Amino acid sequence: TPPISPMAIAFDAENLTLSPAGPTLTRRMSDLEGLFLDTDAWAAAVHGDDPVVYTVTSSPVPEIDRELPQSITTIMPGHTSGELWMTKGHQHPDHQGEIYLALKGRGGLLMFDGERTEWLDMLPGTIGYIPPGWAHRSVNTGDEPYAFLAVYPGGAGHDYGWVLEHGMGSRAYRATDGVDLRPYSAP
Ligand code: M6P
Ligand code: ZN
Repeated sequence: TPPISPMAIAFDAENLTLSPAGPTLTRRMSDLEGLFLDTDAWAAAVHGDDPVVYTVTSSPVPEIDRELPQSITTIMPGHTSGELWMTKGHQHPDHQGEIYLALKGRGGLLMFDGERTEWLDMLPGTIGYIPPGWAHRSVNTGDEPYAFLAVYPGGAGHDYGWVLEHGMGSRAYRATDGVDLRPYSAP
């Protein structure tokens, strides 16, 4: 890979796109196996239209050590048996920190360090700080797409197995006035 030069990246706030852009990832319900509490409801959605739950659009900055990549994640509004649609969530193997900036819609940032759980309400303009060692998951708590910018160390990596093994401390359910956080239980 040739070294990346200093560059401006155009952010389109209306369409939530980056230009120039790097890879885009689409996560459907079938990609979220083992995460929602109600496994039957999850399977029914997969065998139905297997909806897109979220997309991740990256800038061209590569995920390699010493680089500082960015991405925009857009989570669709929805729930599976009341459990709000969310990202898979992950831990960074070497426990690097990360920064999120909420851009659009309403959401939450759920963090878990293996013992303690933290929830941050994320409204446009909120910067959510993920300290070293805290696994992180984003949740859409509203009725329109929730989008945020992430900035993270290029060598951070994504340990999804950690979340499958340890959970995230809490589960976020839809409520009339936002979110109902319930203690984590395994599916
Ligand atoms: C943010 C960043 C990315 C991450 C994405 C989706 O954009 O934290 O590194 O990939 O959210 O989250 P996940 O990888 O847990 O599906
Ligand atoms: Zn991360």
